Amino acid sequence: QKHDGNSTNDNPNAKTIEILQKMANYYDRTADTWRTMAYRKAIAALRKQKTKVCTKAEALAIPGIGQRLADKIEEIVSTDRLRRLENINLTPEDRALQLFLGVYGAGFTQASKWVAKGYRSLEDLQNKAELTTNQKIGVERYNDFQQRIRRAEVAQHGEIVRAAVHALDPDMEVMVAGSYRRGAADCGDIDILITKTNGTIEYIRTLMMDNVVPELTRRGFLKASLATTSRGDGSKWHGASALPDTDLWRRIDLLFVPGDEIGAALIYFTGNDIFNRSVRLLARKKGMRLNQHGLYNDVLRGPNQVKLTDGTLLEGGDEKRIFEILGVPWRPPQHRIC
Ligand code: DCP
Ligand code: MG
Ligand code: MN
Repeated sequence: QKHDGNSTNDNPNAKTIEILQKMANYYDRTADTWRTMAYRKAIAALRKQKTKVCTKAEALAIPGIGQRLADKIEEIVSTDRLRRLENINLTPEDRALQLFLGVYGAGFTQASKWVAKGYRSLEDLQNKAELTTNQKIGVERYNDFQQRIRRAEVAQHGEIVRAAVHALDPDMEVMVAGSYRRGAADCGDIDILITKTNGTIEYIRTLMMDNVVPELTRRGFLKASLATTSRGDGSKWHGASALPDTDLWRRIDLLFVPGDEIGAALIYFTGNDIFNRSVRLLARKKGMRLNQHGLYNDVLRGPNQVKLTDGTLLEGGDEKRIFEILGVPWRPPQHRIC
C-alpha cells in the first residue's frame, strides 16, 4: 500500500485517492501510458480539493477529471470500493463468484452452484438460472442494493415508518439502529427497532405484521418482503423500501422488541457485529450470557461448554445497566466499532 505522507491521510478525499492510485499503478504496469496519465491528473486535482468529492457532478466540475474518472469517483464514495480494481487480478470464475455473492440472500453455497453451472453474469442468472422469488428481486435490484445509503435518507425511511406506527399507537417507539445509530455517514441498509414500554411481543408483532407492514406496502413504500421470522419471543421483517417518487430500492430490516428487552435489543441491533461478538464473549468469561433478549446469570454448562440451563435474567430493558453489570465502561454507539 502506497502512502504519500500525512497530507494524503488528512485529505477529505484520501480514500478515493488511495484507490485511484492503485488503478494508476495497475495501468502503469500494463504500460497503458494514456490511462496512467489520466489517473495521475485526477489524483493531483483531487489532492487540491478542500472538501470531499462525492458525486459525479462534483467530480466533473473539477478541471482534469473526465466522465469515466468521475463515474469511478462516485462509485468509490458510494460503495466504498471500486469493482474494476477488485476484478483486475481475478479469474473469470472468481469474478462471477464475487458478483453472485452480492445477490441478496445468496450465500457462498448458492453462488458457487451458479458458477459451477457456468453462469458468469447477472444476465446469465436472469435468463438461464431457476431463481426463487427473492433471488429474482436480488438480481433485478442488484445495483440498488449495492449502493450505500446516505444518513439523511436513512432518517427519511425511519420517519415514514415512525409516522405509520404512530398513526396506530402514539406510545410506540421507533428507533433507527445499525450503522446509523453508530453515526455512520452512509449505511448498507436501514435497521429499525420497534418497541413499546410495557408492550408485549404479541401486541407489537400483531400491530406491525397485520397493520403497519400491509399499509406501508399498499402505499408503495415497502416494495417486497424478503424474510420474516417469529420464533418464540423474537420477530423480524426484512424487505425493501423506496422513498416516494423514486425507484431506488433500499434494504430495510425491522426488529420487533418487547418493552422489557429493549436494552439488550439495542445493544444487539446497534452492533457492530464484531463488537457484539466480543461483548458476548466477555459475558461468557464472567459466567454470564448476553443475547438480543437480555443478560443472564448462572448459566450452567456441562462438558464442551454445552448449556444445561438458561440461567436467570439480570437485565434486559436498560442498555446502560447491561454494560454496568458486565463491568464494561459505557460505550456510546459511535465507539462500538471493532
Ligand atoms: N448483527 C450481528 N451479527 C450479524 C449481523 C448483524 O450482531 N451477523 C447486528 C449488529 C449489526 C446489526 O445487527 O450492527 C445490524 O446489522 P447490519 O447487517 O444491518 O449491519 P450494520 O447496520 O452494522 O452495517 P451496514 O451499514 O452495513 O448495514
Ligand atoms: Mg445495517
Ligand atoms: Mn440490517
